[in-house]
Amino acid sequence: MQISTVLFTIPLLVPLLFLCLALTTAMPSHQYLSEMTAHSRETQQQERLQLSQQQSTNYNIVIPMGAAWREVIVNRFDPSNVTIPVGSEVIWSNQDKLSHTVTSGNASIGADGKFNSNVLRLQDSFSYTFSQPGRYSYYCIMHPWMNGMVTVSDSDSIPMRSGI
Ligand SMILES: [Cu+2]
Repeated sequence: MQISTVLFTIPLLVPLLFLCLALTTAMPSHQYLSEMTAHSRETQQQERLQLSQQQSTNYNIVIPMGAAWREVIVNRFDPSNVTIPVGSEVIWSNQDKLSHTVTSGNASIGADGKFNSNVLRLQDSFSYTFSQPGRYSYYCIMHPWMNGMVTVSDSDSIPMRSGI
């Protein structure tokens, strides 16, 4: 091949080369970016769904054996302090031989009428769904030193990952 031929074809080839580069790199990368964005959005939606599913599961609180009288027991409702998202259901079950109640309010103000299990015998359970955010103290009417707290958080306060 003569040098003059090479020199003549280079100016023709260069724009072609750029066009090929533009087609093979720019287009797929744009597509790749939008796929990534869509993927990320999908992932976030899935995470959000999983989070809300996790957080709307039931919460179990046990009244342990010896709940009222065993001095070593710290959580007479176990756990005595729970934080749950709004709309969650809490289930208390009595594992004690003695009967107890789960009554909203506390020893000093008495029952406030928000919820009340009435008498729970051994193996009985009581459930309540919290549909309003707030702090709910409760106790046992028969043993008022047995008390617990349910904190119901607004769903808006559930932490979310920000942007991509
Ligand atoms: Cu009790």
